[in-house]
Amino acid sequence: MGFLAGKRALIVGVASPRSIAWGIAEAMRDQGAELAYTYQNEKLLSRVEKIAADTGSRIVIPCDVASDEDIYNVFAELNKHWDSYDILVHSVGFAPREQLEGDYMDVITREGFQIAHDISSYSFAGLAKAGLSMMQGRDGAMLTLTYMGSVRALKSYNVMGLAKASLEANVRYMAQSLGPKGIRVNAISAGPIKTLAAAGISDFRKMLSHVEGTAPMRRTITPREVGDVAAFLCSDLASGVTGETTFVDAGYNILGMPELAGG
Ligand code: NAD
Ligand code: 0WE
Repeated sequence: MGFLAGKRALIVGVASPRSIAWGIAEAMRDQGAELAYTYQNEKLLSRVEKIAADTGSRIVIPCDVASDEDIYNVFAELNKHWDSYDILVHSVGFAPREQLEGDYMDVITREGFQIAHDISSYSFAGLAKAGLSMMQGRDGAMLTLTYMGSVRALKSYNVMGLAKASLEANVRYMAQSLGPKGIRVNAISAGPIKTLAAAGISDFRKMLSHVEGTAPMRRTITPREVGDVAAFLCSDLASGVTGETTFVDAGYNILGMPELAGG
């Protein structure tokens, strides 16, 4: 029996078979979890239906996290299938495309800032809050995905770095608030992976080859490797861990002077 046997997980953020959320769903399924999914819009529905079918789930619910109504509707719908749930996975990030191109001071705007923080950080607390009554008294766990751009200044990541810093603080405040209810809240800081969210980011291939030449493990990581750590953090094996950000990045973040580390 897997270490998530008897647990029910809601997965927010599948867009393609390359999505980190897809790797998380497969890992959780392999550990015995029962799964439900949301999808952002009709364009993504068929992909999400595929992962649902592959993981033995019939629960697929629409949710644009920009909408409070959608967020509340997710749990109204979920409640038609499940009377409670154990695990929330938030694998959502977005800033307007032009925010991720060019120099920070040239491209930052109030609107870009607001959208990035709303979709990438607030939505985690918003979903958690809307679904809280369904997680009461269950030793629940919540997980989000972040990136090292929250703690280091990188070229082009720009306002997403601020939004991820906010998301990581959100994890700590949610952990403080929900700990007394027996709910744990954590983040995984993943290394770069070629997903839809990375498509069209200029120099992304350069970033992947830089990591391959430099990271202690001399390679990048896969969605499934993130998924396996996600499954662990959301399981009772991690019952003493909350408010943490765990790096799954082949060790890249530990380096100083990374440009000299490739040897
Ligand atoms: P992805 O494109 O597969 O997933 C991003 C998801 O965000 C999609 O499913 C999309 O539908 C969803 N989304 C965006 N705006 C939304 C909205 N308004 N409402 C509902 N859903 C919305 O890409 P991914 O790389 O799997 O990204 C998942 C998470 O992992 C993101 O938080 C991202 O920042 C983070 N992350 C990615 C990498 C990487 O290199 N790919 C590295 C570290 C962290
Ligand atoms: O968090 C991310 C990417 C998030 C993202 C991607 C897009 C592309 C499409 C947010 N918003 C949008 N908006 C769009 O219109 N990553 C961790 C991947 C990523 O993106 C980068 C990176 C890395 C790594 C951008 C610049 C530099 C590095």
